Amino acid sequence: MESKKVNHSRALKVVLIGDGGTGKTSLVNQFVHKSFNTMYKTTIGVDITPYLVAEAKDPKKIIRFVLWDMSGQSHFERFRTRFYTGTSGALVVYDLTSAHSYRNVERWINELYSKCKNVPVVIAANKADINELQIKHSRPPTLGHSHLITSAKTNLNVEKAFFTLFELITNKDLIMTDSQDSKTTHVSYESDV
Ligand SMILES: Nc1nc2c(ncn2[C@@H]2O[C@H](COP(=O)(O)OP(=O)(O)O)[C@@H](O)[C@H]2O)c(=O)[nH]1
Ligand SMILES: [Mg+2]
Repeated sequence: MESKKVNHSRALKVVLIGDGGTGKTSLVNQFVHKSFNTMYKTTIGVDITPYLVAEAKDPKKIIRFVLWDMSGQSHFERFRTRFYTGTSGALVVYDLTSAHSYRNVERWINELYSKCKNVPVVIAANKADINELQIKHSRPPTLGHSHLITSAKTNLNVEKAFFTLFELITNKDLIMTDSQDSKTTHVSYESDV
């Protein structure tokens, strides 16, 4: 059997940031596990999920991403500084039905950039399925970032959002691979914040 090469030295860290309740965890669940639920987790910590992609030009070349999703919002600076360490790119999520979460997008990007200068950013305007509540701010709040309307519920643009970010990070055309082993690990930081 032909084995695929996974380059472990190049595990690229992607963080999900944005206000609590905007759908960060749901986007990861939809993307990686193809599932959606309405459970709301509030334990402080980080969910870490590996995700493998392949280079389009040479599908035997596997690139390993690791998705870092803060569970529960931590207001502790020390926790957040550690959260950002080594980040290669970020998916910044806001909720189309929450003007507050939209206004905070710039704040999240500024915080990210204060820890890791100018890493690629993709903005996800999430919950697009809730049509009647959509407010008129589906325009990019910050210039120069890719901005996609997503729904973790209906799977609208979820793959596109992650792959746009992955391709910005690697500067390569990427495709999915069937060699996933995407178990989510929860790391609780409660004891030391
Ligand atoms: N209708 C709808 N609800 C969503 C969507 N994404 C997340 N939710 C719901 O919004 C709530 C918060 O989602 P969650 O992923 O926990 O947000 P997080 O705090 O950013 O991780 C949950 O009840 C989800 O089911 C979406 O695209 N559409
Ligand atoms: Mg979450």
